[in-house]
Amino acid sequence: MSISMKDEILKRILAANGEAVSGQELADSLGVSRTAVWKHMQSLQEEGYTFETVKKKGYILIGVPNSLSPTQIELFLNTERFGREIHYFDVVDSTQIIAHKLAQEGAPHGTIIIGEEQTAGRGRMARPWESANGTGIWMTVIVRPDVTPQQASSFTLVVAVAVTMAIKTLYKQIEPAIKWPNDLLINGKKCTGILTEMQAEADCVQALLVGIGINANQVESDFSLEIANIATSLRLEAGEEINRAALVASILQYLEQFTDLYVKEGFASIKKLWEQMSCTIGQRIEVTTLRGRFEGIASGITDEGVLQLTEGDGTVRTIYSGDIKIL
Ligand code: BTX
Repeated sequence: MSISMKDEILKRILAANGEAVSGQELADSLGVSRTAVWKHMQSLQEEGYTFETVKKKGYILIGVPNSLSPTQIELFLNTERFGREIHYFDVVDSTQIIAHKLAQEGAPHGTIIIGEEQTAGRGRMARPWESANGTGIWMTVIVRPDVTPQQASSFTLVVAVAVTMAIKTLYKQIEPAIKWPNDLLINGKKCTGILTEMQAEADCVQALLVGIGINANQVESDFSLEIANIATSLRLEAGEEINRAALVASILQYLEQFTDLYVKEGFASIKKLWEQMSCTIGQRIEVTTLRGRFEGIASGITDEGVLQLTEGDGTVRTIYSGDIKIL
């Protein structure tokens, strides 16, 4: 059964704004049989859409599922390439693992992998990422930018800007702040983590596997004791239920737009936005890197997305990757 025909039927019923749409009308305008329409309606009901059937008039949509199924996402999607191929699962170990495999098999630029639940969600350096069922957005985007592996190291910052823009646009009452390099915080607590992994040859990137984990609809008791004090969800902060599918679509739109800009003009073109959204610059911080632990003022970010740390004696250290603590 083609997804696009099912989507088209759903879109038309939605567009009717509460008025009944007849099966015959749908069949005629889409050039398919009534039986085909009926089958698509059955399939939509299995996905959790509910309809009222009004005799001789047709269908009225009365409920949509709280899911991230391709049908739900496509209702809101306004992109050219991002999210145009969707791999959707109820349960996965990690969307990163699936993305690596699909990227190796040649999945196109913009392909996304979404799991309602992850059993082995991961953060940086194999740290676990809590990904409970149906509450968050656990998604990996396969991006194939024409940049070198060195340039790609700043891509996480681009993703952070895209996700922040999407959240701010849909939920005006909240404003996430970017903690270098890969966290979004609201009121000092983490609502989003980003993990960018790479498949590359010496001088060219084959694919970036951009993992985005967003706590969307959790309530406090949904978090484990380990993270209860450091984590928050968009719902807790915004005070309203989050429409996950609409948020995914908005993230993909910003990510597509910023990826194009980044490939054409580099991180420098997004740096101003990043600085405005960051809660890191100007702060006294402690950075833990593979080379050791350093303390100082986060004094700036370079055009390449590298953090600059000014130590007590005025030495400026460049930090390519690491974890920071705001002191
Ligand atoms: P990170 O290494 O910066 O953060 C991991 C740390 O964050 C953990 O050690 C824990 O303290 C804390 N943490 C774990 N789960 C949560 C949560 N749900 N909310 C807030 N804090 C938490 C961050 O790594 C990158 C996370 C990327 C997750 C996405 S989800 C889709 C994709 N698939 C996958 O396996 N990972 C990515």
